[in-house]
Amino acid sequence: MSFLDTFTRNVRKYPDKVALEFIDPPLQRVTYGELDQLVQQTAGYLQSLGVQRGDRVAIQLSKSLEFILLHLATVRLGAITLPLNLAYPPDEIEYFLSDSGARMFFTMASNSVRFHPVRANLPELKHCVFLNPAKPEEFQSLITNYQATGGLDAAASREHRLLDHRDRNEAAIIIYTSGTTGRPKGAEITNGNLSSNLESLHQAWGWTPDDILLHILPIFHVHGLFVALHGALHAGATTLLMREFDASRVLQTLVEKHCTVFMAVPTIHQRLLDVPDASQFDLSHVRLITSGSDRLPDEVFTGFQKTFGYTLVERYGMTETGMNCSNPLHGERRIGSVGLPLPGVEVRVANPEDERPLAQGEIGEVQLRGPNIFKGYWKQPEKTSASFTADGWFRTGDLGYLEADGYLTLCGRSKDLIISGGLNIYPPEVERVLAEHPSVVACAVIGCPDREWGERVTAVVVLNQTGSVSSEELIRFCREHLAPYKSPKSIIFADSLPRNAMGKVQKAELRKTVC
Ligand code: MCA
Repeated sequence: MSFLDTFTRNVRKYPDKVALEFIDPPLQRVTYGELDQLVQQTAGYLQSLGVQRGDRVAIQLSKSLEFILLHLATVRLGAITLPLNLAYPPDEIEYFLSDSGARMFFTMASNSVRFHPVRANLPELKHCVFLNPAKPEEFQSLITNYQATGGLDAAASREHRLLDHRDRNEAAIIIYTSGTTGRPKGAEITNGNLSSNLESLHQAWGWTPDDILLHILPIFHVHGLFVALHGALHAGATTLLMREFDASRVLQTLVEKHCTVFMAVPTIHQRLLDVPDASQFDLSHVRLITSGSDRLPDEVFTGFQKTFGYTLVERYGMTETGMNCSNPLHGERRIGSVGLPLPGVEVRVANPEDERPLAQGEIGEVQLRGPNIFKGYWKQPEKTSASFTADGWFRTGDLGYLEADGYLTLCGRSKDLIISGGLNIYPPEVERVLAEHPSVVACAVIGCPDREWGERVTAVVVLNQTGSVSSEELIRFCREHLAPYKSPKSIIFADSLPRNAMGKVQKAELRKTVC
């Protein structure tokens, strides 16, 4: 079954039950029945704009009902959602739209001036629609008053609901992830990937229709979109959505609204612990609190136990694979470990050089197999095949070891990657931008340990002899071309960079001296 099929089943079972409720302005609440109807209307609207099966529909909107409707309607039509971070500047947006050949782009009305110069470079983009989620009535009138070229009649609507069955192997979503070389790649995630992963999580985490999820994550990533939002819709549960993260309000809401499920990244858990009098909040009714997207520091794990009497469920996922492992709901939640493989997911640790599986306790590359593993990188067959071993295992680039009882512990990365506040940042992307500055002759970007963000993006920069540029200016330059979270938070000027005999910058060395 696909996640839309289970959603449809839930629409029939619980038509009057609240599916989604936005708990900050504009306040909005829709039942399963209403949501289904709105998705159908949105699908009709998209169809009237010419969206067809396989088309890429890019969405760069704030966390809103509009985003969710456009996404669900896109998937219902057999088209492909391309969710985009709100923080991406026009340079990055141009690349994502152009590389994916997006046919539709929905973005914030506030982006219209910034986006204008980029539009001319995107011949495949047929429609660009500017929306203002602060005024929900505008979208409502768009989807009710569109010039239907037929819209969705009942028979077509039935057929669209069946698409997922036939198209388990077709992409439903493309999410861009960066790499150590070249520009970001679009990971094609199929209907089958989504549904198998939802089933695994449903079993592992014991989702029920009685659950109330407090949703505080962005919805343009795997964590907020697939794991949290799809997870709740799949279960027939109620989702309370907070548009902006606020630590005190999270604790208050968990208590006042009797939430049972909460998912976050370590930076957010740390901020909850930092709320004054955090221990006054009684979270004993919250049955599932997970942590993912970055390594959970031991202090946060134990801090949560001390402050809230709750042992966090740490889990492990990736954009290309969805969720892979989780500590158990019932059973030992082991500190420092990402737990056991989820149902249907196979995990092995192998020597990255010769792919030889390693014995328990030996550190190697974590490799995965299962119905959750993505289809490939959009129009990048070489990069796709390079990311799999000859015998079909996905190479994660994460280093780890398996214990005798099957628990997996991660202990580093074989690739150059920084994780800040649960977001992946690939240093080569930042280095490429810095290198374009006329005063920069060499640079290296590293992650330095940071209590709040996990890692802090730090650039070590060598200037040319005539170059005189301040760190503020360089940071500003980066932010013109890159999302702010990717831009360095600190710049350190150096006379040279440590390099090996091949001329490659020795980042481990740099981390020791700089961080
Ligand atoms: C915001 N800022 C950041 C980050 N977020 N800097 C570094 N890293 C970040 N992650 C900066 C902004 O640029 C801004 O800087 C300042 O912090 C305040 O911005 P604001 O948006 O107000 O920040 P916030 O609301 O405090 O956000 C922090 C956050 C957010 C709530 C921790 O980053 C967040 O929601 N992170 C979760 C990301 C996530 O969902 N990851 C899942 C990816 P300035 O003021 O200088 O402009 S999926 C994944 O990883 C896999 C598949 C998995 O396993 O889940």
